[in-house]
Amino acid sequence: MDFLKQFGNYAKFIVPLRLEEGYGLTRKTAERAMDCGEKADLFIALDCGTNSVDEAAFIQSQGCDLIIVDHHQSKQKLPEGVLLVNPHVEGNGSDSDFCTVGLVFKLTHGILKLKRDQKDPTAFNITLRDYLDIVSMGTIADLVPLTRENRIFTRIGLKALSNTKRKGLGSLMRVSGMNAQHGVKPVDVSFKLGPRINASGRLADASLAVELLLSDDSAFCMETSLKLDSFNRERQEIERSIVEEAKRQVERTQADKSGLVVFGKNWHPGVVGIVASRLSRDYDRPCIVLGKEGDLAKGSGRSVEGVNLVQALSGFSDRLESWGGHPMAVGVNIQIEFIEELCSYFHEAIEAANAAPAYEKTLEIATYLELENITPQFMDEFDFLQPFGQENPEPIFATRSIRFRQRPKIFKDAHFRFSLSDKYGRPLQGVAWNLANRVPKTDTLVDIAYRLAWNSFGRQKALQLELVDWKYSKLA
Ligand SMILES: [Mn+2]
Repeated sequence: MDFLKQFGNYAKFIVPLRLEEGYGLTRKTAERAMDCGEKADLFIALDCGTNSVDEAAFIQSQGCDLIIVDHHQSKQKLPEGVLLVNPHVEGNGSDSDFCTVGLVFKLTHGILKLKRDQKDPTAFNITLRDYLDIVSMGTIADLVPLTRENRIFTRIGLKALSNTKRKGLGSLMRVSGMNAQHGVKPVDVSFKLGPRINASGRLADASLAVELLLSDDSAFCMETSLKLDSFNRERQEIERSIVEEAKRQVERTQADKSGLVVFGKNWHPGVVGIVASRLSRDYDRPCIVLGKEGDLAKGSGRSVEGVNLVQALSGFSDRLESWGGHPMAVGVNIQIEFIEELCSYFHEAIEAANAAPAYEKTLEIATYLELENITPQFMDEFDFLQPFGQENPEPIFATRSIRFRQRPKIFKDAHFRFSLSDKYGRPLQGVAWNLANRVPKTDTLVDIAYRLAWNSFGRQKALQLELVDWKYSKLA
């Protein structure tokens, strides 16, 4: 929108109302979009439309050109003349993993090059880099791998986001309690900005979030950010009520089952993962929570220590539409008529898994360090690996045979702080979240696994170890 307007186009947008108009590029959505007063001559569909053959023909029949920018797999051939910007076209696929906003960036880049070749003066006043704040947000929130070009988008884009000139993003960061001057991290996008932007689409009209990103009016931006924040709280409320409903279902029908499967046709597939985590933790049993989308039940499974969910489900794979994941977490799509069968299968499979010897929980260690290796210079170099996220997880380091000289200090009953010193006597501070029930003895050799971060407070920052796990050293 912003880019098109710079070239003097009169651009309008709509976001589909999922409940009334359905998902993606439907006839109803297309009709509403084209009913904008003046006759539209170009229609750009984003993140949808690849397989909307009839709708594309309808848009063309109205005398309108159509560009589809999308990353969903193409299954059908679109009418002649439709411009499809999509790396996943049958027989012509690429291994690109851009999400739609990344593709939009590519499209604007292409248009800009063309306009510069044509010596359009506007084209020389646009810096595409200024759009990377938005590109990085979409790339992180859509959970595409943060490797290759997506990594460049997010690395540069997160810096752009921390000094964004977009008033709407500034106010949204403020209501989210973010302090952008210390930099914006992928977790800020995933847990603070993203949920608030998405909340309006779940509960009201998603176009509110788009208006916020486009607006130059400070008062409107603040008011809208506060609205999105309250929608987000409402969403959390809904999550809580689904957890309660799921628990009632467990008590009623599965209290004696070793593996739990619960289904709610009104549960939003976007929250089932969180609900499954809660249930498996509270009942200390593997759990699959299914919501409904279209004709399918879509859900998430979460396991408990020692039970491999991928192994447990593999015997049922011929009944599943699609599924995948890792030992502790899976995603499952299943026809609703098979859910009952899944319930009894899952109970048996978990019984069998419980009877087998448990596998030992492991941690993947990036590398072993000596404490004296952890210097500000090391941290500067470590920073080049950022941003961490999908397919570029934050490394966990480990150090063998160290001693806690001072007793760690427990706080809030759940966590503890500790201080270590390297062989030159330089102190290193650390924190251990949720490990207060397992505090290492002092003056005993232990191996520790940890993450490294700068802890910022006010204008100061200090190096901090975040303890992930520890064990007493095996003596040679
Ligand atoms: Mn998408």
